[in-house]
Amino acid sequence: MVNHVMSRRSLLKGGGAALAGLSTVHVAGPAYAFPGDRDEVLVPWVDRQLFTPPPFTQLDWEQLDDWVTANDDFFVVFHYDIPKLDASWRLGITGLVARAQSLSLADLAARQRREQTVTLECSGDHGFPDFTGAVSNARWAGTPLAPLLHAAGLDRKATEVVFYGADSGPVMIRDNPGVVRPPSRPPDTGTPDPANPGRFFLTINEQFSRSMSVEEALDPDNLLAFEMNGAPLPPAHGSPLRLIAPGWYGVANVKWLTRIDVVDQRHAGRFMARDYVTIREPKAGAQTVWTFSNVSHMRLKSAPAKVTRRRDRYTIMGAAWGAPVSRVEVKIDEGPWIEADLDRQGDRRHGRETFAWSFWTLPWRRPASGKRSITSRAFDYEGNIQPPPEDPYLSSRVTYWENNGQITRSVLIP
Ligand SMILES: Nc1nc2c(c(=O)[nH]1)N[C@H]1C(S)=C(S)[C@@H](COP(=O)(O)O)O[C@H]1N2
Ligand SMILES: [Mo]
Repeated sequence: MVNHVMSRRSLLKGGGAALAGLSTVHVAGPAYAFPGDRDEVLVPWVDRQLFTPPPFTQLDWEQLDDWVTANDDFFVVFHYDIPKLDASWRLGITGLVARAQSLSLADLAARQRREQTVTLECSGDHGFPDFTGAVSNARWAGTPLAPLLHAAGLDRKATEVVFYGADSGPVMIRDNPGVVRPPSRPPDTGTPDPANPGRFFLTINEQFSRSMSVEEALDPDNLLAFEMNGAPLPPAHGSPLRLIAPGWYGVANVKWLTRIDVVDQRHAGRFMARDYVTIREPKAGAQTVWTFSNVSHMRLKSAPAKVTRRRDRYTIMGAAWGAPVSRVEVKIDEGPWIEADLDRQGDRRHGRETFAWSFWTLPWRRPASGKRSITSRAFDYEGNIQPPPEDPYLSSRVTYWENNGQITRSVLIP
């Protein structure tokens, strides 16, 4: 789908750049709030962010004021379409369970309610040119997944839980003889592959699906969410029900959820086995062994959001996420790393665990004029540091996904 986004990107969001100058900074809670400060002006990035046309949206970093992203500003990614689900919608829990379930929204709303602020990021964020705003933060409300699975009664043989969305679309499968072409289909089914005479592409209508191990699915943080920032889930974000899997990349947070299927085999649907697969070519040693892994947990990351100015006093502001963030440092041009003020917010259900981004700010006194670059890096509590783009593990990737490299942006100081 991100390919789809790329090909359809042609518009700048409302020519917003020109209007951005009067942004009021209301960064992260009272400590940094300057409500209605008309002296606060935006110093626009020189490297412009491009925006996808509706219905796809990205976060507009230069407009980032609120720790919780409003529903209309929250980035939108989908791969097939936005299904319209009516009152007949139900959630099925099927497969290796003692008591298969068919639940209405009222059934789910009558169960234990939980709210949690969780940041979602598409694993393609900063992986594709101009796809740099696929991260947002919202307060989700719903019912925990684990008690529902326990109520259904997981079979001893169950190993995997598959989450199906209501959305589907044509997916072309290459004809690997004996793999794709089933005995039930005539041998010339599908579209001939011009490059390989005698072989065919088979087009199927695949439903969006993602899976987790039973153990991962039973994580007490997983939420079946029907509300986003106090409103019913908007259609673009999965109405009436989506999975919120805190700490997982966006793709795992299945929208328009219709069925949870408990199985005893690894699920190899498009978004587990073909798409959202990170392929690496490790460079170490004489022999190259390619590695394949499906996109799963978020990675430690930060990004400069914007630079503002009040008279001659500049402030750099940004966000950090992907793990509980202990510290953020900022580098100007090739200067030393300077520690930023970190505003840790979010639910702390397990000690330091928080699944929401943290905002950070750095005062920037009397910057020299000219084009200046700003780079940030995040630290977590386990000693990890957001890597530079040239980090061997990052640069060994041959696919777009999971780019958590340090981000550098530039402003022009008059
Ligand atoms: N059913 C369904 N769920 C989905 C998707 C999809 O295409 N269909 N896209 C996934 C991806 S790749 C991302 S990044 C997130 C985006 O969630 P959002 O649009 O609410 O920001 O939804 C995920 N859930
Ligand atoms: Mo995504």
